[in-house]
Amino acid sequence: MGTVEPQVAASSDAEQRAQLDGFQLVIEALKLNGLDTIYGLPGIPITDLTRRAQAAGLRVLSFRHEQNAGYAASIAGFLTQRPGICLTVSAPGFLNGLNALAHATVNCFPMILISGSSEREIVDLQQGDYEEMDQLAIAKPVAKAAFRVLHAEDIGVGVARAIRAAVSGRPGGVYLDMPAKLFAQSIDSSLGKNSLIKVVDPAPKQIPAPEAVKRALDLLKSAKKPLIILGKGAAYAQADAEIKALVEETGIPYLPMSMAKGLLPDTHEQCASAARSFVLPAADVVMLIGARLNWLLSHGKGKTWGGKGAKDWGGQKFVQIDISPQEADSNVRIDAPLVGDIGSCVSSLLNEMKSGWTKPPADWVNAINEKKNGNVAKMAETLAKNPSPMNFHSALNVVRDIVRANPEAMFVNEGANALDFTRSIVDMYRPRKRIDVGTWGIMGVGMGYCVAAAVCTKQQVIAVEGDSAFGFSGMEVETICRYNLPVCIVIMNNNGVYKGTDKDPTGRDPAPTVFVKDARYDKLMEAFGGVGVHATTPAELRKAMEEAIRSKKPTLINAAIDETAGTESGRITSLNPTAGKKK
Ligand code: ADP
Ligand code: TZD
Ligand code: MG
Repeated sequence: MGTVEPQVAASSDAEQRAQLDGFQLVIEALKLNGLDTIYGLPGIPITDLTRRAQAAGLRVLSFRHEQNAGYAASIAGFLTQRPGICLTVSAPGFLNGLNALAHATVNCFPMILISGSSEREIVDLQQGDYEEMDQLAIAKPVAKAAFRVLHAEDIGVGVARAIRAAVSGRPGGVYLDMPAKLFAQSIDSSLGKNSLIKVVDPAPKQIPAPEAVKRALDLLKSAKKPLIILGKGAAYAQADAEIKALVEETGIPYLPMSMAKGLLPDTHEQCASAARSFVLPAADVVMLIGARLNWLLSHGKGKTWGGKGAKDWGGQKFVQIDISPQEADSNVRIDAPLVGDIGSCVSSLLNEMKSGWTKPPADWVNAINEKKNGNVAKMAETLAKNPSPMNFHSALNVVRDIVRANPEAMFVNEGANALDFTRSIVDMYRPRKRIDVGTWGIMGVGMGYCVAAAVCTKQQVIAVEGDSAFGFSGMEVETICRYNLPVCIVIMNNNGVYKGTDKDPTGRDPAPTVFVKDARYDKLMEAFGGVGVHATTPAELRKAMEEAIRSKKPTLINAAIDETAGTESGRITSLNPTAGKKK
């Protein structure tokens, strides 16, 4: 008997060696496709997936709440053009991650939410499994695509389909459902290896039709007051050199949308940001490059665009470059849709321009410059003031200098006033440096974005956060400290949402928009070994930011801002029904 036992052990060892389980197949499928980072939160049934992925050399970043892991994955997708991977547990973990999946889809960021789930048999009969939920059905409406894998031999196909769905065409969020039983399934290792797919050309080029290119260029040539609008699709496309060449060779003034800032430096002579409210209504032909005519552009109509009433169209004609053929005409008529990937479309335009191009009329360019110079001078005056207490402007004047001196730093921004003032005051100098609340104007992306920005780019990260905005993801300062990431968070602390001055008219409770007065968010960072600084003057803020960047230590600066300084809803007061009624 003694001689038999070792043999049995040896043969079962060999058997195990010849098998691959579901955990391993998922890891191999991700690795094979260069997906080497997972943003997630462990628990049943994916704890071992996180452990084994780490052991296999993947970077596994473990968060304190799935929503933040999800936002990290979504922005990793934006920054890298590869789907960001978020990994969650069943039902509640999945739902926590779902917000980010919806955010990815809405913002056109490629992301894959992989979630463990409970047993199909029990879920479908609603027999009350541990964390029971029909996750696939719930994910579908907010995802670009959703898949479930039931058998280990289908993991390769499942991951490949998820990658293609996330990055091809208009990017978006993809859900991949993996029931607990899948991970424990084992299959023959050669069969398993053979079932994996390395996705070839996941985001194929989409070349625009020559006649569409000609139509677009003819329309642009007819313009007396042309304008280019760059959106975050243009930033995502990584066609930076082509876009720069197009802007400079056409000589057309341009406006960057928030996350397109820095595609060309905001200080570029053709940048019309400081004359936005002049150029939008005055322009006659507008070329949109990776920007939708949604609420952020007042739907392409109304007073912003020179329309007489709120719903009237202005006189503009539009060229729209977009990868989605359905985007044109979504709000107003698009006279020259140019469907394709931005790199290919812009190159085609540049090619076609070789047959001759005349720069825009000098009176248009001069009129813009005049407006710009006036507004820039006015802003410089405001920024130079040094009121006590510090206000948004005097604090952001410091941030603006620090970003100018560190143009490679990633810049995260959320809040209301803390967002709107920052966007207009802090210039960006390089592509894809500014990441913010995006299409939904969502609060809570901050710390997840900081982690992903640091991990994906290895650069210093600077975050300017409203005190309310920060609260949505604040616990992730522990994550930032745990991974020792070079993140400098500046909290614009005005004691509340928009302002800190509201009162409960009955005198019973604090008003819904206010927080504990003079809170010390810096202490939160100190709790986890990071550097906390309380700054009450621009000089203190400057010193703390410079030191954070020099030391690369996780730093949180609590910038005490005048609690009366903000305005209701920041710059979107008009969308507030009460404020609208008062008008
Ligand atoms: P912004 O908010 O900056 O105005 P949007 O998110 O509204 O930008 O618009 C981005 C647009 O870019 C989307 O319509 C999307 O289809 C498009 N897009 C994304 N990636 C590409 C690409 N590689 N080529 C062409 N269009 C793209
Ligand atoms: N919840 C979510 C997820 N997103 C939102 N946008 C809101 C709530 C509503 N909201 C805004 O639109 S801005 C904001 C909220 C709660 C916070 C503004 O306060 P802040 O910024 O402290 O972040 P300022 O500088 O005080 O304006
Ligand atoms: Mg605030």
